[in-house]
Parts: sequence; structure tokens; C-alpha cells
Amino acid sequence: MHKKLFLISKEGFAVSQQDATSYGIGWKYADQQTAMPLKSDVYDVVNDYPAGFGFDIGGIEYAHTHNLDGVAFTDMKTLMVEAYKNGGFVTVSWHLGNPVSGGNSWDTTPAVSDIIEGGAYHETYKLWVKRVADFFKSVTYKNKPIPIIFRPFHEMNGSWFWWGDKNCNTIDYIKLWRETVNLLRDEYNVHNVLYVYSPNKLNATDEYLKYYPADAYVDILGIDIYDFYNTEDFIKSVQHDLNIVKNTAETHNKLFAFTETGLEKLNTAAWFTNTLYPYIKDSGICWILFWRNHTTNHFYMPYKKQALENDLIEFSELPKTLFLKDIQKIKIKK
Ligand code: BMA
Repeated sequence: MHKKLFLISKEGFAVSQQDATSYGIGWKYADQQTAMPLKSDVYDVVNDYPAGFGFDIGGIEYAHTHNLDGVAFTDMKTLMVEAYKNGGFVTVSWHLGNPVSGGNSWDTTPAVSDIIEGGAYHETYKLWVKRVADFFKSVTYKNKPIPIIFRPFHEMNGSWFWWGDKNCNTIDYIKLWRETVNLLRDEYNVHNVLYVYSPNKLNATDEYLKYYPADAYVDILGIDIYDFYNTEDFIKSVQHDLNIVKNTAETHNKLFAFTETGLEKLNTAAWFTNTLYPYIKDSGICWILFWRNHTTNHFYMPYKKQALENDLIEFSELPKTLFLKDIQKIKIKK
């Protein structure tokens, strides 16, 4: 998978979406067919699937049957395998609950120091990681676990999650990351994962590597930047931050990606072709992930008859945008 991502980055970038086949505006997978052709808002507009498929495993830690957004883990598994067997790739975020308070990811009760080694909730956390491990190992195609691009504890430089900046100290954050990787890899034998480090948009005083767990624990560098209805500010951040990520990736010999982005409700004309494309086309990212299409108040990709439908079609025809059919052509020479 690493090699394929590298080859992708030489041709352009893989256009990806969170929950692209899980649900969209006015439909959900659970009511659809079980194999390709699967429904997808992106497919309805551009006649092709995204190249990358994002999923979130929040809820798996409690052994829930559905994730925090109502997607059944059994369905998620099917959709991950469908994505992979058709030449796409799978990224996974984890909006996990707060192990100390029992609240959600946005419950900022301090918890990181309690779940790392020596903490009162360490055993609970180990069980949580075991559940993640069991899930990752169970997503198989031809009897082999498929590659998973895992992006845990994201946006740690913000303070909205319990693992974020003001809610834990950097040393503990790094310990948590390393222990998580060690548990997955060495204790629970998970070997189908690439790990992505992805801070949120950098503020003036933020240092990209402040929470970096070290090269041995990270495979790919990333950044999350949303457009909060401020085109100028968004473009500035995209240029500035992607440049830092690129330089850092070069020094550390890593691939890098634009791990989350979007403009909620897509109400800026020509957002894909004008606001976004010019600033990412030569950035060197291997993929870009747009967030989910939940409702008409919370969506990030055009659907049929949405105002930016034609803009997404134009975007898909630009030289660097790669959808599923484009990356199917990229073959790894053995
Ligand atoms: C956030 C929002 C939430 C969602 C979470 C995890 O950005 O979309 O509604 O629950 O991601 O997918």
C-alpha cells in the first residue's frame, strides 16, 4: 500500500471521502445493494468512486455493533473490502469515547495520563486496543487482512478532544501513541496498518512536530484544514501548512496527505476548482479526504442537483485529481 500511495503521489492525488459508500444525502448503505455497484453521492455526480474511502471506528472500544455515526461494523467491514478489492484504499479515524468519564471524544475530562502504563485505566485501554486489533485483523480479502491507513488521536494541537493540547501533556500524548502502536503490533499482532500523524491547521505558534511520536511510530504525515467560510484564510493555511508538512516529510522520508478538509454545505462558488485545486495541485500530497455527507446541513461533497455538482465534475477532469478508475491503472511492479 505504501508503494501504491507513493506512485499515486507522482501522478496527482487520490480524491477520497469519509463514509462515501456508507451513506449520503437521503440514503444509507444498509438499504442498498451489498456489493459494487454501491451507491455513493460522489459516484452519482462524477460517474466514478473516490479513490480512498474513509471510515471511523468510534464505538468499537465499547464493543458496540454500530459506530458513533450509526454505521454497523459488519457493514463497514464489507465496504472496506469492497473498496480494497476494487483497487481503492481505506483510511480509518477513531473518535473514541473518554475512558475516564464514559463521555465521547469531545468530553475533555483529562484521561490520557490515566490510560497509559501506570494509569488507573490502563487495563481498560488495553482492552479497547484489543478490540481495534480484532477488528483490523478481521477485515480480510482472500484470507489476508487488507491494508488499513490508521489515523488515531488526530487534531491533537486543538483542545476539542480529550487527547488534545490543553487536556493532556505532550509527553503523555506521545507515550499513548507509542503504547498504542506497540500494543497493536507486538502484543496483538496487527501488521496491516500504516499510521498517520495528523494535527489540525497550524496556528501561528504551533509547531508541526510538537506531538510527534518519532519516525519509528509513524508512516505518513498529514494535516486537517477546513474552510470555515473564509476563503482567504483557508487558502493561506493550505499553502502554508502543506508546505511545512511537505518539508517535514522530505526530511523524515515519509509520504504525506491532506487528511481532512471540506467546506460544510458547499456554498462558495467554484470551491473545488478555484479555492482548492490551485493550492494543492503541486503540493505532493498522496490523497485528500473530504468529510462526510450526513445531512443537507452537514455535508462536504456535492450530491445530485447540489449547487457545486458541475464544479466537482470539472475538478474531476483536472489533471491531478485521481478517482477510483484512475488509481486502478496504477500497478505496482513486483
Ligand atoms: C465530526 C462530525 C460529527 C461526527 C464525527 C465522527 O466531524 O461529522 O458529526 O460524529 O465527525 O465522524
